[in-house]
Amino acid sequence: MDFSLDYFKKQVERLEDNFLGKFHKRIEPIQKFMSYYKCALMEIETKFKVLDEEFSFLHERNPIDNIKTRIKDFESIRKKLRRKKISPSINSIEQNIHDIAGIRIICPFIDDIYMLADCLAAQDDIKVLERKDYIANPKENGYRSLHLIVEIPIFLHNEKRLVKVEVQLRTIAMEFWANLEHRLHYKKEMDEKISKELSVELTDCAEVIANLDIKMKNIHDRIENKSTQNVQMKKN
Ligand code: 0O2
Repeated sequence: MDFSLDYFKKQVERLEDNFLGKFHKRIEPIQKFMSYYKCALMEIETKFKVLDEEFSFLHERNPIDNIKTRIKDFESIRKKLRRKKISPSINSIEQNIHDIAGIRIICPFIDDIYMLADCLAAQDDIKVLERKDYIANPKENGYRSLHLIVEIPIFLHNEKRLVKVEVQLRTIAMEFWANLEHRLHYKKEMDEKISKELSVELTDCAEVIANLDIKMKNIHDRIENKSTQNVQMKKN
């Protein structure tokens, strides 16, 4: 028997190679699967940027203030699988989890949200699978946004794949509220009484913010009408 240091080193290297080989084999299909969602996000982000560009050319203002994209992390996917009692296979994840790819479109005004959602839905390569209007029907805590689940094609070297993307559209004010509410939601170590008080305050703030969105829109419309009148006056 060879019990030399060299012999043990070689055995360890063999085990490491074996482990890495198996790990690579298992992780590769997952990486490939996740990359489809990255591609779908690139496609849909471009669609929104094109709409923003065209609108700004036609109306001299941008209907999109900011765009954020994210791929759901493995931990959140795992939690969702457990919560929804979904089996952890690539197929069932693809069928049942619709928000692996998420894009958030932040707009100055509520009208921009509906205009952009309608423009996206009208595109012939987009299929809207689900639409939840939390602006018309806010959640009990005051959460407001328009959510769409859409299916978008991505074109790979040898195939076309349909990929689901969650689109969230909200105003700057709604985003401000949702970010703070999200922080409260994840502060697990907070005293329960304080947490409840803050939730109530936040629900009140959601109303204030909804009114602010309406007021800002009215002011904007008046500014726009006024400038149209000015143009007409100048022409006369
Ligand atoms: P993350 O990290 O943003 O992805 P489901 O998606 O099926 O689990 P549901 O309730 O049918 O659940 O989905 P819904 O209502 O369309 O909401 C999904 C996403 O909207 C959430 O994603 C949040 O991003 C956002 N959202 C919904 N409700 C609230 C809310 O009350 N407060 C805030 N701040 N955000 C909300 P995730 O998966 O929770 O997290």
